[in-house]
Amino acid sequence: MSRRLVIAAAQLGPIARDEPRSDVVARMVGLMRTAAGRGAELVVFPELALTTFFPRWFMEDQTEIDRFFETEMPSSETLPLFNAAKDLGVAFSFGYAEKTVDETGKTRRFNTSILIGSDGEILAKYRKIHLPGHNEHEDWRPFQHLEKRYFEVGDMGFPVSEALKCRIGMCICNDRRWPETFRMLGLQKAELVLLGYNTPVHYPPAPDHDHLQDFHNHLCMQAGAYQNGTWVVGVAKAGCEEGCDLIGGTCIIAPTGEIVAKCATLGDEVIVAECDLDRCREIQDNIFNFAHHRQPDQYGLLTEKISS
Ligand code: CDV
Repeated sequence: MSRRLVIAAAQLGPIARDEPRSDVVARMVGLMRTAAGRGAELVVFPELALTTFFPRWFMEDQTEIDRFFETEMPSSETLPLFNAAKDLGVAFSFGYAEKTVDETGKTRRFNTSILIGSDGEILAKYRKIHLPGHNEHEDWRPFQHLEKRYFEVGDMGFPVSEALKCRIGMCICNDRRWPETFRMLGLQKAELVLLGYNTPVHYPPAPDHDHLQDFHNHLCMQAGAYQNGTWVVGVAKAGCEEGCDLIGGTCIIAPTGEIVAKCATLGDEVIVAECDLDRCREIQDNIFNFAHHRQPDQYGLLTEKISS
């Protein structure tokens, strides 16, 4: 069986606060068709792909907040995505705000990504673990980043699934800045990491770093790919969304850490690469052969709780 997978990264341009789901889904279906026309077998969309990046606004009315959440997947509004995938014979992944009721009857809200097979079945799910930002309104900020207010920390760990001829993990936006994320996936022999993001150019707590946002984006994804010998597909929601500039830089990264395809715009755009999954061996069997070279006995601090 060929271990080559043709992967498309489908960057989304801005989504307006009042843009209906149906419009966004139609844009995504259009990108999926473009990707399939270029031979893609898997199409990867960004974090919170169905709506504007709503954590930039402080809201107290739960009904208003819940408008940005999905209570079923697929729903009547998202079903066209699943139908298009079946029609085109492509798998796809995307992020959305998930509202669910657990077995105890408690309502839970997560920043979630799913992987869907070309038969329309959900193959894997991940709930974001590293939630950036803050809980309360901070009026010194030009815009808010209230992920800690609107979401719970993911409760599924960092799963890796056997799917589409390989071992696939997912993570979401801020997760990519943490080497622990990639190492958790790498330790499970991930060969492909799917990753969507919404990253503002302006970082209010350290504005001196604004000019480094694109650099830091690629730095951590390329390091994550190389240090774990895995393909990484990083997909942006980009452009000026409701007055907030978001970086682009959507790219596909080889296990050597090299970028093999990259978006050139800040709008809706598809890039495609043929990914040889066996190339993971070049790294995983050699320089980062964990069984031979890791020294976990020396890494105790990594899992200790540090109080200050
Ligand atoms: N959506 C995100 O997680 N964004 C963060 C910003 C706030 C820094 C990121 O790490 O890109």
